[in-house]
Amino acid sequence: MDYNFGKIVGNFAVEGKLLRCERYGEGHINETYLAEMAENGKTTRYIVQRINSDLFKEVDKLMNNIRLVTEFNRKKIAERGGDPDRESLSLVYTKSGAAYIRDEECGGYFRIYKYITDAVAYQVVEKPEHFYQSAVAFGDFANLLAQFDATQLYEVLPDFHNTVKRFGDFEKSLKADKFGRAKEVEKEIDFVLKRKEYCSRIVDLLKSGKMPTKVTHNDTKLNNVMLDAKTGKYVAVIDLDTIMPGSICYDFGDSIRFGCNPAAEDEPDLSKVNFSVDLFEVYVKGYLSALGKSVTPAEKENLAFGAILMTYECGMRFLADYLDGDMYFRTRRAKQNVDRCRTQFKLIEDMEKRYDTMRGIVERY
Ligand code: ADP
Ligand code: GN1
Ligand code: MG
Repeated sequence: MDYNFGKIVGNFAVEGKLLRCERYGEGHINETYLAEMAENGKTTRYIVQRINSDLFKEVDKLMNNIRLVTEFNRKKIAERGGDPDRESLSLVYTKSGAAYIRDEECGGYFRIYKYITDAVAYQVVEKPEHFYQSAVAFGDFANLLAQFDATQLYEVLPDFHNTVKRFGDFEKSLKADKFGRAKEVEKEIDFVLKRKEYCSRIVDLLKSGKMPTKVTHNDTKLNNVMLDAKTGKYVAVIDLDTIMPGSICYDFGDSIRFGCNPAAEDEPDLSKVNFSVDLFEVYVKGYLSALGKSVTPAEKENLAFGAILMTYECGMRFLADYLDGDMYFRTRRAKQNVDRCRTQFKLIEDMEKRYDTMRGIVERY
């Protein structure tokens, strides 16, 4: 899609002339662009995002969440002697101080972030140390926000990790079978239905108060952490659209789902998709060391299960989206959502076999 980036960028408090603005990154939800501006003889980069307003109906409230969280973190990072422009996601405000613009002529809702320099977001774990760093990053992020008043946050996507509700949505997509695709994926459908009992465990623990509800990121994939390009150390956690109240088992589980697999999330060759217990251990070590004593027994007891549950939820969402006609997750080729759900189910089978080992590892740290 071509947008009038000159006009878009012109609304924001950035100096200089727009040199270029090109598609960037691998996100499934928003459209991300890298902009380069010429400012006083030097080039400055920015991240321009077109916000997915089909999904985020209340953009104003979404952006208010991001403003609150990033301002809070920037202050905390400055207080501890860090560089807020690099260690926190940072909004560039418009000339009138707003966090985003809405312009139908420009093509929708846009926001700009400061570009986090000399840092990389990895799509797969290339070195265990990177995965360790992402664990420390998410743990540190949770610590930074431990004193943040969660009641200020608007629940952007209610029931985001409510697996009972997700299962119900899956059943609806299956029943509707709008494109007659169910017959192509019978095995996968069966896989989901057989595991229905997974859905209520954490939902019930949260509801009863046996597990604490905390400020969580809710999309803790490796590619939502920026690591230093030279040292590999973590720099910042990004992609804050889904910051909401939730369980740390969700955040932990989603990291494991994405990072403990050496193959891509949409790898068609399942022989390349395997759950790595070694990487699981690496993540547990980093995450629990960063979180310290704030982890409760109920959380610890369910971390390994959270990994299975988040993988199940994601696979079920990919499969439902295939049945719905690929409406939610951006796809670049036919059956990409089927490949995505199959990788998730392969990982679940592996994790189910190694479940006791996984729990033992959590116990040890
Ligand atoms: P999505 O919600 O679609 O996943 P993200 O906010 O995660 O979008 O951005 C997609 C990609 O863009 C990231 O994986 C990362 O590579 C890059 N990116 C996003 N924000 C920044 C930033 N502030 N600085 C540098 N790179 C960024
Ligand atoms: C989406 O935006 P992105 O690519 O970081 C999705 C996550 C899924 C993930 C699967 C708002 O994340 O929930 O786990 O794809 N985000 C939303 O890769 O639905
Ligand atoms: Mg992302």
